[in-house]
Amino acid sequence: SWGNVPAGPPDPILGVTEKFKADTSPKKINLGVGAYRDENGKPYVLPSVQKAEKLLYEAKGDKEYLPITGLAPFTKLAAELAYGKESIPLKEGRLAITQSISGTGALRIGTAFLARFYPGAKAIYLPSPTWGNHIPIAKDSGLEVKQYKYFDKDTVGLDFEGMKQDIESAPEGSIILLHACAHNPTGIDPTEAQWKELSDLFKKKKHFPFFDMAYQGFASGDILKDAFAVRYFVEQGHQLLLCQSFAKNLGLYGERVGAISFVCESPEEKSRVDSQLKIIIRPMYSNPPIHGARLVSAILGSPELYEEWLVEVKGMAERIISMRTKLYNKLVELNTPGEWGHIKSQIGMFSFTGLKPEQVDKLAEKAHIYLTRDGRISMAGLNSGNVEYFAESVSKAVKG
Ligand code: PLP
Ligand code: TYF
Repeated sequence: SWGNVPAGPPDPILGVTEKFKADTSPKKINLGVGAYRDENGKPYVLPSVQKAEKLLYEAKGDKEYLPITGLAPFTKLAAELAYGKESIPLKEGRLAITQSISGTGALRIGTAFLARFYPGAKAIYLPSPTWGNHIPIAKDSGLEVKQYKYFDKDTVGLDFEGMKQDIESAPEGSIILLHACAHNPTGIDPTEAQWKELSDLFKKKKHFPFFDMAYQGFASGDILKDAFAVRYFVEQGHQLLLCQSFAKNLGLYGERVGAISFVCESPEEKSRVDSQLKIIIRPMYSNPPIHGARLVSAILGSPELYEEWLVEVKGMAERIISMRTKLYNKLVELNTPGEWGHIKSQIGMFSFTGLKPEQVDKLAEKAHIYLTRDGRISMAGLNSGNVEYFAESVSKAVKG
């Protein structure tokens, strides 16, 4: 029997959904998990994805196993989306890439690879705070977790000086995770000038950049802008690692489609890395699921569907940005104590409101509004129908 098994805590983000589901009020709002909702608060299947589904259905493809590293057209298109078609490592055939079980799986493979082969200390530096799942993923792969300063709660902005100091004082050749865009949970990113400084600092310290890009296109509505940091680091010659997810930007959450890639020194190095990626993946899940990868390939590989998708992803980003403006305006109109400019300046799925844990509890209890206790809200959960009610409830909670 399992008498020795202790009960574990629920996931702090997914646990919020459980509480939301148990609430019977018609006013209830779920701002916990980061999943896009449309103007009616409903999950959104992108029209480009629906068209791709139809194409796949009509093509009557088989359901054979994929190779260990996934669908080749998919990984090629994923790499081009992130790095650009003209990217030198791509052209020179020195990018090792494999399909993964969405972004989480990419992170799991990447950290496992580093735990096995990184020639230095087996530690990874994560921003403080970071996406909660980064910590157990790195630990389960056998890396030690360390943190670098990121968020300044006084300015509700980036603590860039603190970040640089911590990166500077990490031992030479450290593995450092960077959110490529739309930092989760804060919604605060370095500026392009700050990314350039970071690239120089990484070079000077010979640090290894580990990029997590879960929101390309979804953050600003512009896939090039969101890929700036990754592409700049590659241009500067960093041999980085990149995790990609198609959960948010194509709305393919449950299809679990992502990729992990390593910029290598030569095609020969790439083939050695490829061989070890296969050895890591094989005992984990053998080979990845086929359907999501086919959908992504159908969209990114068709000039018409690709154009359609660009408009749709921009539409999602813009709806979120418009909610930021509405929320900010209403909070100010209600004379809510505090400075709320960060609601508008933060980017991506989330806003880090600065609400205290007790205020979060009060919102759940009194207003049927659910968010994580760190004060993060998923902006996508707001719409014209509930943003005013949310602002009024926040205003009351803050006034006490
Ligand atoms: N990395 C970050 C920063 C995230 O916010 C997420 C969640 O969306 C992921 C990775 C991975 O998500 P998924 O496994 O659904 O692609
Ligand atoms: O941060 C979020 O809400 C998203 C979705 O275990 C998510 O990244 C949250 C928790 C989790 C998996 C995905």
